[in-house]
Amino acid sequence: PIIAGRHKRKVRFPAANLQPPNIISTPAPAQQRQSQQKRPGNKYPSPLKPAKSGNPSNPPRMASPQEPRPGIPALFTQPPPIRDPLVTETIELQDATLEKCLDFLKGLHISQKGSFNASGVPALQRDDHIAYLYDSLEDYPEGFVAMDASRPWMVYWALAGLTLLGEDPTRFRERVLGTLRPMQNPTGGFGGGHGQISHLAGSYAAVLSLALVGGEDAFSLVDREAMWRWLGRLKQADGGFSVTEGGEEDVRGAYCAATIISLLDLPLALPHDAKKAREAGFETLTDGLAEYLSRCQSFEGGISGSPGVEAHGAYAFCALACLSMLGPPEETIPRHMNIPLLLSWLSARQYAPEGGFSGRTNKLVDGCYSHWVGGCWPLLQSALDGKPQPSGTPSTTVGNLYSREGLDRYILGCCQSPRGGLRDKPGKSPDSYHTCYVLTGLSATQHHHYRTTSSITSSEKFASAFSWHSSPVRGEDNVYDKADRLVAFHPLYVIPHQAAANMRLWCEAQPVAT
Ligand code: FPP
Ligand code: K
Ligand code: ZN
Repeated sequence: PIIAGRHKRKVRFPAANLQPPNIISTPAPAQQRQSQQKRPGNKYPSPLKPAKSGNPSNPPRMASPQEPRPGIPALFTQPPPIRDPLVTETIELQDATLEKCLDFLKGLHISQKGSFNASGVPALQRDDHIAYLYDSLEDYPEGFVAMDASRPWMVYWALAGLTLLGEDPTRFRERVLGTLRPMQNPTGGFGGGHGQISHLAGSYAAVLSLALVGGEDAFSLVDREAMWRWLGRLKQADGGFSVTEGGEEDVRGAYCAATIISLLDLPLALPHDAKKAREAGFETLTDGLAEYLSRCQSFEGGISGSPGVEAHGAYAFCALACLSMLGPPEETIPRHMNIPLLLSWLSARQYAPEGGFSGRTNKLVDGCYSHWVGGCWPLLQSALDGKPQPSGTPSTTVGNLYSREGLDRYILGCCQSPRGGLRDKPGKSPDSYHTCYVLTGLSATQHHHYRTTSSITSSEKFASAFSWHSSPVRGEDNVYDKADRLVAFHPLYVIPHQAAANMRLWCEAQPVAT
């Protein structure tokens, strides 16, 4: 390694329990997934019967008495007052999950490290998470071979997480350039590794990683003309993008394509070999894209990966962020989404007592949705707040649309792994994907995101996308300590605002010849 960690490298990856996140291939539907999950061993006690306590066959797992630490509202220390009397595998799993989370939310679990504040919230173990992410850029045991198709992601997750934690990502520039250069294909785009065909997800992660390390050498590494031609071949007759030539089409493709087009200032006109898009009568890469996303809103009000399938929080972020790039969110979101239905579904993603978000109906909270679902809120808020003001925060705002406190309690109480790194939920191992997106979600709770009427770009099309600002959430309501504040990220590009602006401005100064 060119850069060793701040601390001496420790091996943190056990050979067992290797479940790398899979955001590249299409997931199984909920029912199939659930039948693969193990039934929980313990059933949640009925609220009508007194809870068992002091049972000698059930030794206490807690260091302290059962009473929660002071400063924690009852909402976060008790099971929900209303329960579904129907007992199913799904409900048993939900009950087991919330019961497990309660120990952590109450601040009583033996593994919880460090001090708790007056709100009963543990401190962010910043140094441990920094060390974990440095380690994540080193070697992996053979069980991680599946991650070989996600190498640009491994770079992005680590760099983004470190940046949020206050580390300087530019020190990785040479190493990142050396890693990503062989992954770019002369036919456009980046593969998930050297010798792999180009994929929109890997290309998105590669471009964001280059923006994070910044500088002319990073920006000029991308063959933008080839990227533009490749995107033309991915553009489909229904307006969306497939993620790879001959591969599946879904809203990840739409979001990754819009990110790449707008950050790299690619020409909007369709290249000559954009066969399917031309046959459909489109003239630009973005024609029909918003209409495609509109067809992905499901009967529940959420947004699915493709028209007609199950709504999921990860796709909701992709769709709303893509719409917010295609124009001002107060225009594009109400034009293409049913907002009351979307608000209802999105609100249902936050659970109590856990405080975190689930990705879909009848499924469990997971720390990574702190970003995928949490990241939808500033976009919807901006859409509802309406036209931006010349400067400063909006004059009137719909205000908080979700419980920042609940999410902060879930993240700091349930998602911090005792040896560093952040996780899906208690009992799961940390990984760099969850570390990145749990931290991104924490940062989003700590900032107000809003737009002004001035943009860093003179492009009319993407003016709104480059007009976002942030200010820290102030006030005594915050349940985390000042020392636990993270860097603010751009709500569409998921990198610092300045990193996005630098890449865009450098590219604007070197237009792609068409
Ligand atoms: C379900 O997994 C997961 C999905 C339906 C989508 C996963 C996609 C992403 C996280 C991000 C995609 C975005 C980009 C930009 C590539 P699951 O069944 O394991 O989880 P669940 O039970 O929480 O639904
Ligand atoms: K999950
Ligand atoms: Zn997750």
